Amino acid sequence: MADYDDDNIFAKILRDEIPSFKVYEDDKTYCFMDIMPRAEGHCLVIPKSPCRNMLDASPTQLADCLATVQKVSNACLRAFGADGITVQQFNEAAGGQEVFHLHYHILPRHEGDKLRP
Ligand code: DGP
Repeated sequence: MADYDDDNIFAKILRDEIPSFKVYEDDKTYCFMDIMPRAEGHCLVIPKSPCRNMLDASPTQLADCLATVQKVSNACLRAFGADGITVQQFNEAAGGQEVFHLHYHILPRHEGDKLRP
């Protein structure tokens, strides 16, 4: 697996070199709206520390991210009147990953809906 590359888009977002729409932030994680939403309220949770994906993440990075995923998911249920939440996470290009900084997709869902491609 390749090393972490500091030039990835999410690292630039964390350094404020690229704008983002903030949803939530704490000292370990950052959550912002996805630029290509596949559902209303589609947002992303990332660790503030460098990490390529789940495969090289530390247990602490995983735990911190999932705590934020849970917090934001519950807020999304209320904010969007969602019936459920899909959480997606991709690892390496073959696994569907396009941006190589660990991230979790939070996708608010409604009964009978379909995710946009
Ligand atoms: P993936 O690595 O396959 O989980 O997809 C990366 C996601 O990141 C994709 O849903 C689009 C989103 N994305 C890519 N570039 C930007 C960006 O500059 N800003 C924001 N907010 N989202 C981005």
